[in-house]
Amino acid sequence: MSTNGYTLTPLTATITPGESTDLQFTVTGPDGKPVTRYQVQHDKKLHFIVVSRDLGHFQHLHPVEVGSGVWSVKITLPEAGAYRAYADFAPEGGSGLTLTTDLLVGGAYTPKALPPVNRTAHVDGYTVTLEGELVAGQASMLTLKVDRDGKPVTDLEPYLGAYGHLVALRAEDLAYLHVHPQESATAGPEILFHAEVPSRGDYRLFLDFRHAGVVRTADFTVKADGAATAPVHHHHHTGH
Ligand SMILES: [Cu+2]
Repeated sequence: MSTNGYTLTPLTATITPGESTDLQFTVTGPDGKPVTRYQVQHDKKLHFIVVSRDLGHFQHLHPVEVGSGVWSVKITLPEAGAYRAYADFAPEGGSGLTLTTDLLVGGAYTPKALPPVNRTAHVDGYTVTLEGELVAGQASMLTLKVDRDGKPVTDLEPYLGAYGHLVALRAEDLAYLHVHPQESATAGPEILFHAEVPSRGDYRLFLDFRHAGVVRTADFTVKADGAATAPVHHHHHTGH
């Protein structure tokens, strides 16, 4: 896919499920040449997000430059099927861009439904609770609270220049939304983000947070309601 004359081009043709692959790609600029100069954003020149088409699987990776504008990243995709990759970067002298490409992993594929709506995610003994609403066309505040073994975590470690990094994707078309963390004076248990979604529908949120030296991901499915002019629903029922 091209944006503003920039294109993400994978150089690796075959990906086998469950096997580590050295995935290489370039970002070519409007002049048709691989981009070699980038701005650093959130501690990195390029952020690489990979999700399965059903949005059940998520990876946030940081490829390394191997010369001549080629990026390389080791990736293992667990199952056959279609994946979407996003490269999030800003070329030197330009504004931030998100380019996408599809990665196809060969083999028998069983489609899965979107994970059900949830407000609480469990990962490795951590419980992450999401508060706040997504409202189509409006900015809103999301609060993610991290507990471990029932106690608030107050010593989160900075990851990518903040206490958490949130990726939001629209389920319908895998559109990538930019979500901005609010500067935090404390290292947890709450991490705040400003989010704005363009339309109603289902979204998947993936929070990367770092604690005790390990980055973990908590994932949520959230329904965005309409703007204030639409009927307001105060309760969210998930079990129709
Ligand atoms: Cu990143």
